[in-house]
Order: sequence, then structure tokens, then C-alpha cells
Amino acid sequence: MPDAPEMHGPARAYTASVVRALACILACAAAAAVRASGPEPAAPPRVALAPWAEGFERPVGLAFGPRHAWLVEQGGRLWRLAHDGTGRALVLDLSERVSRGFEQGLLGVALHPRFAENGRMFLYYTDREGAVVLAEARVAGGTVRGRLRRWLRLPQPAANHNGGQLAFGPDGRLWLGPGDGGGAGDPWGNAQDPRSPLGKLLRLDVDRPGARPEVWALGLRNPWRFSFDRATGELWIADVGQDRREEIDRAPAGHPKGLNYGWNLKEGSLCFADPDCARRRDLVDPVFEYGHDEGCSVTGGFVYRGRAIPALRGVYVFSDWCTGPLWGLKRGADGRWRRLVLMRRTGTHPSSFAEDGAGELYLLDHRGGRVLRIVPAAPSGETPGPSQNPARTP
Ligand SMILES: [Ca+2]
Repeated sequence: MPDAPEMHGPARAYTASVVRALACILACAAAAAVRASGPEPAAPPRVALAPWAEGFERPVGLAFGPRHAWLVEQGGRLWRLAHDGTGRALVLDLSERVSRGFEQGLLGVALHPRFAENGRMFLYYTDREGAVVLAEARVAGGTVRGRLRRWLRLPQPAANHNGGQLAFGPDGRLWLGPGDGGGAGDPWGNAQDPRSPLGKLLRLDVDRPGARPEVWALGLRNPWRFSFDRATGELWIADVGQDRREEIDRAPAGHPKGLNYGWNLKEGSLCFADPDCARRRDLVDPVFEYGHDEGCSVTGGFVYRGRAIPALRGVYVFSDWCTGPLWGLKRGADGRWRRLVLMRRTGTHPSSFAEDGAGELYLLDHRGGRVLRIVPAAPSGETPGPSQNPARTP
């Protein structure tokens, strides 16, 4: 989601202590990742959006379990739905517990990899003091039982840049990215401060009672959404930019921790707080970035691994909250990442994407309160109708 409008401002005081102790040799390898540029390839996969569920208020997260899907609204409600989007039931309401700023609220949901056996659900929200909270709920019989268990509470100095994504990695850990603490320009220097959990990608072993989070990467501004490629384990991060660049970052599967994605020394590939940033060879540039002529707040999605759209397999699907396109990134034979325009306009404000058990993808329309499923476009000359909506097929 974009910055709250009032948070844009000239405050760019930079007080970060510069990190020099990182293992540069690891980061430099990733820094060699090729940044996308050049023309878009011809004939991107033809896709459409089909209704899946509607009537929600600011939906921001959707997780698919073996029997149900679980949707969170930013205002604090958790809904259970059938896999076809029908049969919703309210199972939890945290609206009195969450803060209500533009970037605050109940922001993410993830299911434990063994959710079918243990019913462990994780929720990410900002509390009434604005701190980021990671809490665990126990699900049994299709509803939440007992009290939430709090794993983490990370105070935030400002109301914006709270992150919100939760995802289990191929390592079985729960990953989260709590944002740089807000303001504009990271005035507290959190993202480059190794002592702060803010502006980092953290991971936590929730199978070990009392475990504390580990810093996996630093130099992130507001990684509102990130995901792991279910086929390869690669990590994809969509980091919301300041004033000039929205970026997509990537890490190979199993890469050692310590990557520095650059903020606030850089914004995308451009120098920001460090005018001499080019000498910092340890900073990992995005694999793709775009300017504010095309959007204002990147919304990361998933690498498509479903069956319904064969031409889309292996494409990283993402969007922009402000302009609502449907974009993909695909690596060409030359190793460069290129953008595919899957749909120029969707008429939505995408807050998030979701991936079901079969690898099919869904788009959450923040303002429209809808969830749409990404489906193959109808053949030329045909008009998509309900009978062509796979989500409605038994
Ligand atoms: Ca960056």
C-alpha cells in the first residue's frame, strides 16, 4: 500500500550508522543480478480476472489451507471461506485491538506448514500503540479457539511503513518484514542499523518455544509483500519506494543471510541518503524497478506455478496499488528480467495477492472489497461468462 499522504515530506535527516561488517562476498554475488530493462516481449500470456468473493472491507490478506481459505480485513476481521469463495463466516474480530492509520491494522495471515495437523495460524497487526505484533491463533473445527499468543511486539516510531507480510519459507521458518519504522526517508536510519529489527527481513523458528527473530536481510523500506517461489524456493520482495522508484528484489533459494537491499543509502538503483552510493558494491540492486510515472506503491505477488495458464508458469506476478495493472516479470534467454504487461488496467487497487493449494493466483482489491481470481482469457471473439469461471466449477 502507498504511504499515507501526510507522511510524504522533506524530512530526510539521515543518522544511520553505516554497516560495514557484512559479508560482502555474499552480497556482491547477488548484486550481480541483472536489472530489467529494454522492450517488453511480444505476446504476453492472455489472462483475465474472474470474481471469486466480494463484499469485504479493505481485504489485505488471504491464505489457503487444506479445507478453507482465510481472509483478513485491514480493520481487524478474519473470515473463513470455502475454496470457491462462498460460505463466508466471521471467526475473529480484532477491530478493538488494532490501530487505524492508513497503513495500520490487521495486515497479514499465514498458516503453519503443518496447519492441517496443528491448526496454527499466524496474524500480523499493529496494536493500539502502533507497534507491530506477531500473534498466533489456534484453529480447530473451522474457528479460532482460545486466546491469541503473542510472539513478537516491535514498537514503531511512526504510523507508516509497518510491513505486514507473513510467509513460511522453504526453511520452515516464519518470515516477516516490519518496515523501516516510517516517517519519510528513514529519518532514524533503521534500515541500515543492524541493531534495529526495523527495515529488515526477519525470520523466526516458531517450532521452538521462546525463539527470537533473526535478521536475514537489511536495507528495506516497506516490504509490504514478499513471497517464496513454491517450485524453486526463490525469495521475491516488493519494496515500496519513497518518491522515485518502486522495486522488486530477489534472492536465490538458500542464499545465506546478510543481503543488504540498499535503503536508505539507495532508493532502487538511485542514490538516496548516500550521494556516493556507487562505491557501495555490497548493496543489492533490484531485479526490476519502475518510476512514479507508472504507479506509486508496488504490490508484490507470486511466481505463478498453477496449471490453468500454462504460458504464465514461472512468471512473477505483481501490481501497483495506485494504478492497478497486472504485470509479470520473466527472465529471458539472456538472463535479463523483463516486464510483461498482462493487463494494463484491472480497475482495482491491489493490496495483495494470494496463492491457493494448486498454485492459482488471486488479487485482493483493497478499495473494491473484492477478491478476483487470475484465469485464462477467453479465446478471441468469446465473452467471458460465469461458465468460464473456474472458481465456480465444482
Ligand atoms: Ca533497495
